[in-house]
Amino acid sequence: MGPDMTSRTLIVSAAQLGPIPASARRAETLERLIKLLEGAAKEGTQLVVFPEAALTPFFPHWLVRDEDELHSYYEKDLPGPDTQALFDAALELQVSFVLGYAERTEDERLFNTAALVDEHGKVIHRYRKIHLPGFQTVQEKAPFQNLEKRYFEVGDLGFGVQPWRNTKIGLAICNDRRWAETYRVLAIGGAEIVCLGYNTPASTPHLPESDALVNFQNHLSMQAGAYQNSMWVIGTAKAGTEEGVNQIGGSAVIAPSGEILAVAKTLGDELVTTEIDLDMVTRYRREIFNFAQHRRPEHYRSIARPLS
Ligand code: CDV
Repeated sequence: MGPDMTSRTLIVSAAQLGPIPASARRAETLERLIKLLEGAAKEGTQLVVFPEAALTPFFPHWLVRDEDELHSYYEKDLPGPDTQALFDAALELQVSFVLGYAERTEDERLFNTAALVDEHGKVIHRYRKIHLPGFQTVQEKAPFQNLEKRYFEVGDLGFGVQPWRNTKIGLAICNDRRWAETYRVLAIGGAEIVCLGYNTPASTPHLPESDALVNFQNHLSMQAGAYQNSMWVIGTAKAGTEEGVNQIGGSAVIAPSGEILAVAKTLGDELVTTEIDLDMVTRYRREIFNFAQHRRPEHYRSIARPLS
């Protein structure tokens, strides 16, 4: 008998990664991902969420001068020759996964992308990051860069929602998790689970007063999004010191109640696995955040009108 595709309970894993050195070969990195996928399958997981840019170091943290080096960070095909083994493992293990990667399209457009891959190893959904933080140009005095606006275009696919098993999944990427609109648009689209990966420095050069709050604000964003939209959020970090930049961990699975059900303990490769009840979404959406009964978008415009 195959897996029960109608079940409203699932086991999910945030597959946190430690740093990926610039010197790492893609095959080495893929081995780490496959090991996590295998570990998750042993724990009975149906859905694994990998971080943003899970195949490479987070290269927007520095100015890449060499064109060949820059090209090496993007995937032209997914799956491609360097990533096929991960897709084969998903099929063999019957596990679905979400993978963040840098995408180069056929017409040479560049996006910060996440793909949802089903248990047959097929890409069934793509999302391209909309809220790109950082700068186009190098910040001379900064200890490290965020050049996402240089290396990527703003995503052009909107916040899509993908039916999967007996639920609907929405994807987001890193900085998207700080924006209320991300979760609200996905919730309006019917998403019950939001999967997102992140690369978040432990310090913010332009706002040092927030440095002591980085871990708090990471969880705050995801917990608020989960609660205010009655959804499960699976957030996965690329953590630890990568090419000189310290990144937070804190990968977590968060319930529609806003509670963190499971959280990473390390800054390295680690699975954060827990069972989730999708009917909790239904209950919260029926009893508290019943959009149809209580949400009043037609009145929100007047609040923004100037008083004078
Ligand atoms: N990769 C990211 O989007 N990082 C941002 C940092 C730059 C603030 C984040 O929101 O975590």
